[in-house]
Amino acid sequence: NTLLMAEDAWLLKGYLLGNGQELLAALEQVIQQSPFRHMLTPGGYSMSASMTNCGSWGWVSDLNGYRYQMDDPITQSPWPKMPAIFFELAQQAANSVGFEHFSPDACLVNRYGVGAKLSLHQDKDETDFSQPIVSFSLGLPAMFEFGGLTRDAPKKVFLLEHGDVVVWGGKSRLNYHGIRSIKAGSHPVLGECRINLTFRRSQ
Ligand code: MD3
Ligand code: FE
Repeated sequence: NTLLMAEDAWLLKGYLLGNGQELLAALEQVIQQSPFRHMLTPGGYSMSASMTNCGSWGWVSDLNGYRYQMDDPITQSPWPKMPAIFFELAQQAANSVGFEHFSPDACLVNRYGVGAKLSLHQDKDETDFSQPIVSFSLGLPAMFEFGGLTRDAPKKVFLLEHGDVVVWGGKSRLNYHGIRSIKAGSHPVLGECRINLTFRRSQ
């Protein structure tokens, strides 16, 4: 069940449904080593979603800006290894829409409580924009806003639900996007939260 959201952007509805428990068990191991934390924006605001990372590189934000780094600033140790099940499913999802040999070196984990959001932005802290981005949605549903190459371009809204995967590449790689404030609710497994795993080739 593959839906085209825009040019070079695919929504794989329910792609993870057979692997939910295995993914969550692997995520528990990651969080034990590098816990969720609220990062600061360069402007000094606390982000409403909390975050952690796994893989060789992790995305961080603080008063000095946005960047990828190999050490967790809290533990001052390398980020946890990316679980094999994460890597394999992300690579397989990318491959299924035509991106061969996607080899993510970074997995950002975003945790949204009820009311958390992610304002409209572009992802441009990576070095090679020919590599796609793959995202896994788990837990509560979210309204994903997907725009164009300028902040004011028209936006489409998509519902991302537990088990969904999205692959963005090519012409959509630098499009503005964001997550609207998460509505109150409870997911049978994750409770009152949404978790998003975002896989990238950062270097
Ligand atoms: C669309 N995360 O971490 S999915 C992010 O659901 C981020 O947590 C959202 O935006 C979330 O940066 C959205 C990931 C995503 C990542 C990159 C994109 C969507 C994208 C690049 C272009 C278009
Ligand atoms: Fe993003």
